[in-house]
Amino acid sequence: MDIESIKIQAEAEIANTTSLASLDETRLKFLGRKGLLAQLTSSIPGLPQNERASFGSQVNALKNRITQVLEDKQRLLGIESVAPDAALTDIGLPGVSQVLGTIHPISQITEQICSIFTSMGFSVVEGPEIESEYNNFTGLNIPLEHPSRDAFDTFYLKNHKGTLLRSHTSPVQIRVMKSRKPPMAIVVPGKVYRPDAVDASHSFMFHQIEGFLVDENVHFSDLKGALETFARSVFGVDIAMRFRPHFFPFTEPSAEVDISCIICKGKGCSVCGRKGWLEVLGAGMIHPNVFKHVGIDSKKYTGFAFGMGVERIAMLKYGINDIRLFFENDLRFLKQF
Ligand code: 2U9
Repeated sequence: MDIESIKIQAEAEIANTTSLASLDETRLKFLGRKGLLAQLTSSIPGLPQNERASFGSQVNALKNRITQVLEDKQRLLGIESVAPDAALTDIGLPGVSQVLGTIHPISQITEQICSIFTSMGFSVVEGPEIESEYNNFTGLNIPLEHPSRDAFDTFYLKNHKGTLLRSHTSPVQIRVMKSRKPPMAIVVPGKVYRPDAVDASHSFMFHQIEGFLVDENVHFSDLKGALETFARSVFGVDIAMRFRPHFFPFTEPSAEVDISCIICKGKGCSVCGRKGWLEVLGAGMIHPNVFKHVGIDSKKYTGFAFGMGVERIAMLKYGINDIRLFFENDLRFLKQF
């Protein structure tokens, strides 16, 4: 057979091959030690002296061409690169096991908390991290002269007056209250930003979950019931809760909420600073001024609201003593969840 016929035959056979096993047979037929190209090479000494060099280089070119077409086909059939002489398939080879990732602990806790509230009838809503000064402050009854408005407490956007990185997820609740009508019960998870110096308990970005419920005849006791259900689901049925009077501009009355220490059960230990209580969230009844801003009649409707830091909840639940662990992406830490 001449060189051109072998080339045409090889290309046709390789193109028609549908398995790696038969591709290997085709390779042996053309490139094997007793294959067609080896026969061509062994015929060289019998050629006239002046034809040998040119014939030899044509055989080499054909060999390169067939090798290339075989490799392309091999890739097509699913193997990235196997040396031409290696056995092409071994279906007995064990598969390469994939290293599975884990869901980040903050995502896991966020998911768990949201589902506790959705099981009580709340819906989950998310919103933008770049917000207007109005939604982040004014609508929430945080007046201009309030200290938390100070540029040191909030990241303002340099070239866009009146915009900032939200310092809590409450602006989403302003958006929801403006666009829907009571009754409504919403939880809002998301990232928030504050220019705090980073240390074991502070980060310039952390995650919050806030929630609110607005309807006729909503009372502080409804807030207590919802938060008790939440705390018992996350920390266990036997924890106790207490509400300490506090001040927030957006709620009145307001409270900080503690649970009995999950380590010492209230006796006092180093985790709770000998107090027997751990602060887990803030809450209160929505301030009438907030209702005024969003156009809800505060004579007809009342509502409660609450907010918590997800990192804090995760640190208490899992006994983690440094918030920075959540953001360093060390697999030895992340794989434990
Ligand atoms: C609207 C009305 C009221 C949300 C609330 C808190 C109390 C609170 C902090 C806990 C720890 C934030 O992560 S933290 O620093 N939050 O104490 N948040 S009541 O009240 C609202 C929100 C929106 C329209």
